[in-house]
Amino acid sequence: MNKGNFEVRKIEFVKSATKPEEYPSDDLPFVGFAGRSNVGKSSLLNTLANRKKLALVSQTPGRTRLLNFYRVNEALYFVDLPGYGFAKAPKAQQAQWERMMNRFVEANARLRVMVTLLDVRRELEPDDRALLDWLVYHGVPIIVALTKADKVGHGRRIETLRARQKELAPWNPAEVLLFSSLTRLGREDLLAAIARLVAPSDAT
Ligand SMILES: Nc1nc2c(ncn2[C@@H]2O[C@H](COP(=O)(O)OP(=O)(O)O)[C@@H](O)[C@H]2O)c(=O)[nH]1
Ligand SMILES: [Mg+2]
Repeated sequence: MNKGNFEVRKIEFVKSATKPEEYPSDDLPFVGFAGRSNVGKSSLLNTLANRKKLALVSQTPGRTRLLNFYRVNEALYFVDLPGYGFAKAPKAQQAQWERMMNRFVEANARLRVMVTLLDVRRELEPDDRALLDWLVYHGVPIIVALTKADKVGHGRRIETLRARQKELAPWNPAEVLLFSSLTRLGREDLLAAIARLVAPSDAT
């Protein structure tokens, strides 16, 4: 993987899964994508992939509550994790989500980084903090993408970024960056940050 200019040349949906036995059985590394529902995760994945509807499969009924694995450049997987933060989700469904997420993080030496999406305009909520705490606890490197950055005025953007970086410092993220699927702001930086964490030393 070339660290300098990682580009998504090829991306294909491989499978959906709930438990480790169902994950792709090769040993390519995982890059997870997590965030609350409606944060812009599907849009971000489509933007990284240069597609309009890559995440279409995750709109198939049922699939949004599964882990969806996309193989990128035959070198790694993007793993689209189910959105959280349905205030009204039934208890049983929440428990199932937690169990699936726990297994993904705990039993997974392949997980190199979790791209954690936060809406640039919203305050951190308890479930965002819980996700960050839990990633730190398990030693999973964190990249924070502040989504929908186009909704913050140009003049305020850097100010907003600084404030968020400060707020997020306790979780020691590898990177905090602004992202917009509308303008593609942050796309190159996000890909570069992912490449650094997936291939920390070599540049194959
Ligand atoms: N202005 C703006 N809207 C966005 C952006 N990303 C997503 N959205 C909108 O936010 C809503 C939720 O986006 P989606 O990608 O489906 O979120 P998901 O539920 O996290 O997968 C949709 O109406 C998108 O059009 C962005 O970068 N800028
Ligand atoms: Mg989505």
